[in-house]
Amino acid sequence: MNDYKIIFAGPVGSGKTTAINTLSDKAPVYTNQSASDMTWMRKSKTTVAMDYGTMVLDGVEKIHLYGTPG
Ligand SMILES: Nc1nc2c(ncn2[C@@H]2O[C@H](COP(=O)(O)OP(=O)(O)OP(=O)(O)O)[C@@H](O)[C@H]2O)c(=O)[nH]1
Ligand SMILES: [Mg+2]
Repeated sequence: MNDYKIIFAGPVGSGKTTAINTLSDKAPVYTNQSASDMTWMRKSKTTVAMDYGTMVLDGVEKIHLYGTPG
C-alpha cells in the first residue's frame, strides 16, 4: 500500500477539523478543547494538538490527514 500525507494548515475557523472529520474513513483523532483565548469570540472549541484521520483509496493508497491548530 502506498502512503501519502496531507497537512491542513490555516487560521482559526478555516475548517481544518471539519474537513478531516468529513474525509476520514474512521473516527479521527480529535483534540478540540474549550478555547480560553481570543478564539472564544469566534467559536467555543479549538484544536489544541493535531487532528489525524485516514482515507484508503481503491484499497491500495492510504492518505494520512493531519490538521494543525490554528
Ligand atoms: N459555510 C461553511 N462553513 C464551514 C464549512 N466547513 C466548516 N465550516 C464551519 O466553519 C467552522 C470551522 O471550524 P473548525 O473546523 O473547528 O475550524 P479549524 O480550522 O479546525 O479551527 P481551529 O482548530 O480553531 O484552528 C465551523 O463552525 C464549521 O461549522 C464549509 O464548507 N462552509
Ligand atoms: Mg481544528
